[in-house]
Amino acid sequence: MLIKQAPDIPSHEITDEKLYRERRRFLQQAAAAGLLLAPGLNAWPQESKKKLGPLKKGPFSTVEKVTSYKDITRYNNFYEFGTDKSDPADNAKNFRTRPWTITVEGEAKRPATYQLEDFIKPYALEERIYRLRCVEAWSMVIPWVGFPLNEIIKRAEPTSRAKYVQFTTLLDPKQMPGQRPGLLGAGLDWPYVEGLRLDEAMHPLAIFAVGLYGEVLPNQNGAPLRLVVPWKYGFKSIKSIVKMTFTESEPPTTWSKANPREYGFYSNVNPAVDHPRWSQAYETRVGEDSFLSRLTRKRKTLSFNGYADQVASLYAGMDLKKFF
Ligand SMILES: Nc1nc2c(c(=O)[nH]1)N[C@H]1C(S)=C(S)[C@@H](COP(=O)(O)O)O[C@H]1N2
Ligand SMILES: [Mo]
Repeated sequence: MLIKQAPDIPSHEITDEKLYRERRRFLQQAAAAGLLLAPGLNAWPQESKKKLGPLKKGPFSTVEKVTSYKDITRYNNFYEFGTDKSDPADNAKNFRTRPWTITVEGEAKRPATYQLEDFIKPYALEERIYRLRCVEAWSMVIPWVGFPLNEIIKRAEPTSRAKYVQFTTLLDPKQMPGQRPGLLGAGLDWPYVEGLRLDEAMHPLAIFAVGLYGEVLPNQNGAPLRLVVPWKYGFKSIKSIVKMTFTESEPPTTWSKANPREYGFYSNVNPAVDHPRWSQAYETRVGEDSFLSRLTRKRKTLSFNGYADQVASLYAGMDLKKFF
């Protein structure tokens, strides 16, 4: 007897997805039955449970085992909601992501302000499974849903003076406790800003993500719209974006403003350039093994996070120790 199986999905992913679906069905049934669940499990805003689709399979997906939904949504960096890994899931539950507007401005022929839905609507949503390597030496594999950033840039028609694009996160201390005076947000300069050189931003690997695991992006992962630049350290992938600005000169970025010696503008994943306080040669894949092996960081970090074949040419002739 012939058993049909989707040819391009490795069996470990099917297992992970199946477990995830089962857990989700259980949660829905439990919610319908009025059972009380542990806080945080079923309390996210309705939008984050919404199935996105239809999705096409995008290019560049890795076949590595995807990180569990739980780790992806409970182990986060989003300092607007606190510096502990569990803070974003706990503190972003009631974050309002509708209505949401995105402004495109600066050196572009078609500056505009869009409602979120209009910003996204023209583009086909894709699933792309990417590695994410955090500067703190942990990594995950995340099944994003999104579309290429270069589509948005082409629509904006940058002028010949545009060399960079800056991205800005929402500024709203009422909703984002980390932005209020105090230590919850590590005293960063708000709003969070990031930037890319225009040719980096045009690279087909760079996407805007609006979902993960086939569903609307959970608040703690940067809803409603965040950048994903998989060959750079995670902090370049700015969350909850409200503005894109095309500029002539290199824009300031939050982490290099906070500590220029430790965090550069480029921040390409590079095992040969250590952070002043720790090695970047190895990393820990979150959820991969026991707690003990988390501490032993046994996975070798790859140049450009394993995307060197695609992106190394962007930096031909540049000294990546100087432009770290
Ligand atoms: N606005 C904003 N974007 C942000 C951050 C942040 O604190 N604020 N943290 C960054 C860091 S350090 C990482 S590693 C990734 C984490 O993304 P994830 O929580 O979806 O895994 O988001 C990045 N984007
Ligand atoms: Mo990070």
